[in-house]
Amino acid sequence: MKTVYSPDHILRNAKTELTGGQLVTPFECPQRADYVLAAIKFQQLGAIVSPTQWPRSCVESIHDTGYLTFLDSIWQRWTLTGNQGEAIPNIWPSRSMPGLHIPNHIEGQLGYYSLAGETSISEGTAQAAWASANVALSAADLIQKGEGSAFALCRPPGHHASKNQYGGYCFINNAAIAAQKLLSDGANRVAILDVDFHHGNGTQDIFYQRSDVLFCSIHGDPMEAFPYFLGFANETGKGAGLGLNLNLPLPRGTPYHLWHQALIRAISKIHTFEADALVISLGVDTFENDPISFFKLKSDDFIDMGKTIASMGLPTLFVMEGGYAVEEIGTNTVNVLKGFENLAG
Ligand code: Q9C
Ligand code: ZN
Repeated sequence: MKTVYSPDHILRNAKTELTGGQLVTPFECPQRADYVLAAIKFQQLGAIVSPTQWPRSCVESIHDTGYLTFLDSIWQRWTLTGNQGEAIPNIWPSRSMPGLHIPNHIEGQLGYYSLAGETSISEGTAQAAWASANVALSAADLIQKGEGSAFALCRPPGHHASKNQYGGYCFINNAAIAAQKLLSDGANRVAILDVDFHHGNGTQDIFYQRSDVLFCSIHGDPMEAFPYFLGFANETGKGAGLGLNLNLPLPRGTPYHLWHQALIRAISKIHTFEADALVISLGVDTFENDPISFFKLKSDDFIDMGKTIASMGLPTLFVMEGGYAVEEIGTNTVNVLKGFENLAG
């Protein structure tokens, strides 16, 4: 399987993440991609290719132009305003102040365009997010040109980003723009299966009312885990998308044999949908030693995960999402891809 990779991911190198009342070094760090790339080479997964640049319209097919303009200009505006640290929001439209207008002031705009406060915006963040988007689009192009599978080594990740909000370490929804590209290039139906530990709230929201995309997610119960306010089992889609959203929240301590049962349920749903292609939001933060998650998957379990995904027999695009046990992220990620290839042949 080919991997699409861009060294420009390193431009996303924030110094701060707000957690526990402190600013710590972000869990979502450049070394994550370094470890994945090293494991791809070590385990000889296949060729590593550079992305090409895709038209802005590919991203605008999912994200609001106002949001993208904000993302492109925020760092310069933030520093010109005289701020010394990284850009962190501190107020949001809430139940008592729904105010859906866009404020003029940068502080108000940060709240308007964010869904969480842990993700600091730093110099180079927007450039890295665009490079990550081009990685996903280039990998989708490989699938469209007939490759049975491809791996988009995206960084920063994307599945928490909605059409007009960043957060949860995500800025541009790489899986969503890739799925949209497959549809624009001729696929009738695309299934997105999100196996990251966290619910893919951005992806769910983007496709919630659409009949051409099925979204399935297996994740930590949002009563106990980020993003807390979406990802419940009773969210099943709306309008034309009714019945095309499947959330499978699981409790603290879930081991692979129970996680696998949820995977089988998702696969059954995907079969019924008769998808032409499959996009996997591939987070490996389900790992037992992940520092911010609470499932108990072991490194070898990721091989079986890949095999089981391959049993669907669909053209499959893997898009990198989370995974914060940095030294094991490479092995765990490549185990999924190798497991997939062993069964896919
Ligand atoms: N104290 C992805 O896996 N909450 N994003 C972190 C740490 C945010 C995860 C709390 C988690 C976001 C792509
Ligand atoms: Zn995650």
